[in-house]
Amino acid sequence: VALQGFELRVLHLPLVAPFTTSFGTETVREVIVVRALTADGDGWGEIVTQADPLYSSEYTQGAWDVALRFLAPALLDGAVHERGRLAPEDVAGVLEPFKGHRMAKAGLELAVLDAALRAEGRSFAEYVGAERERVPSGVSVGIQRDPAALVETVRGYLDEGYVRIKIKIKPGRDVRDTAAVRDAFGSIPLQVDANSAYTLADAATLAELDRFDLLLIEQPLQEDDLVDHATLARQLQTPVCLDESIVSDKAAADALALGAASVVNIKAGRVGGYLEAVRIHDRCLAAGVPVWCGGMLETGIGRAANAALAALPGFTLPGDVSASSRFYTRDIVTEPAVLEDGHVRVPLGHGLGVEIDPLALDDVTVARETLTR
Ligand code: OSB
Ligand code: MG
Repeated sequence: VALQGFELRVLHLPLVAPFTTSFGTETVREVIVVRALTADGDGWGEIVTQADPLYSSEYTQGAWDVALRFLAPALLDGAVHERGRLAPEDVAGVLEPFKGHRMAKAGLELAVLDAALRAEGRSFAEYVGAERERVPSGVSVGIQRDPAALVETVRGYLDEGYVRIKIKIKPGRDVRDTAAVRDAFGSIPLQVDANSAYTLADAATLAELDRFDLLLIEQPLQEDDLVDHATLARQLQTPVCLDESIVSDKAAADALALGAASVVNIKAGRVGGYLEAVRIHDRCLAAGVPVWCGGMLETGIGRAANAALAALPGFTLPGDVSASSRFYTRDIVTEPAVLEDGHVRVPLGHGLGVEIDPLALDDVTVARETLTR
């Protein structure tokens, strides 16, 4: 595309209910949306950082700063383009000298991809290799007031049709919560997510979860605990799945080589973009390791991209690819993702296949900056 500029916005989207994990409670989703301005039209992306660096080291103001100070200027720098044009496949290479900040990079890359694919009249789904028109929809359920409240919340999602339940756990809110859901609903597809809340010293508690026949336990230990995850995996029957630790295709290769993960959660933001996400998918598919698509409470932009990614053949487990209504009353796209028979449709229009609702977007915008060549 003939890139002319980027517009970045910080959004505040109110959540339908507070979302509590082992690292904190969110009531408003603060997120950055990116608009790539090109001579052939605009493209949209999303930087999935949260307000505080609690899930990863990235956070809104850090991503805002690095994107405006270093990343966007590098992409806009005429010197890196061939006659002023930038291919989406070259974005990661241009940004590679800047360490880390993968969520910021992913959001910029997605905006360029969307613009390029729209200009070509091609869908993102086809571009990444989606092989299905709809994907099974799982839901990530936050920690509730007590196990009884958790059961009622889960019941609501099962009634809506979600095909897989993931519950958040933390020390003191693990075995009893999991038992309550298992006892209430029998053999539903169920998994737990610890968001790094444990250490190897908790192995005995985590082994108590073995009796619940869970699909997997997600990220029990710290991001950089690959060796400890491998040690823990040998002590558990429940398959260990990594989320936070898989920051790149290289990290995925290392985790598989060490036996630190028998399942991988793929989040494009965390790994630096959808192209890197596809590489991790390809690697895991070749290694016979199942993957599923994680979520970061995305708006309709990231949700559309996630649905397409989750339609690749290696995504054999239901993802956190839920309907927009699971988090929001009003999305920023005109056709938010809906749950149909436990599935979410893969958008097949040009680019990401969703259109921005400009009024809805303006209503939730709290900061805005434009950078042009
Ligand atoms: O660990 O998967 C996680 C949300 C924010 C940060 C980390 C995680 C999550 C979720 C929600 O579990 C997934 C979703 O978007 O539905
Ligand atoms: Mg997780």
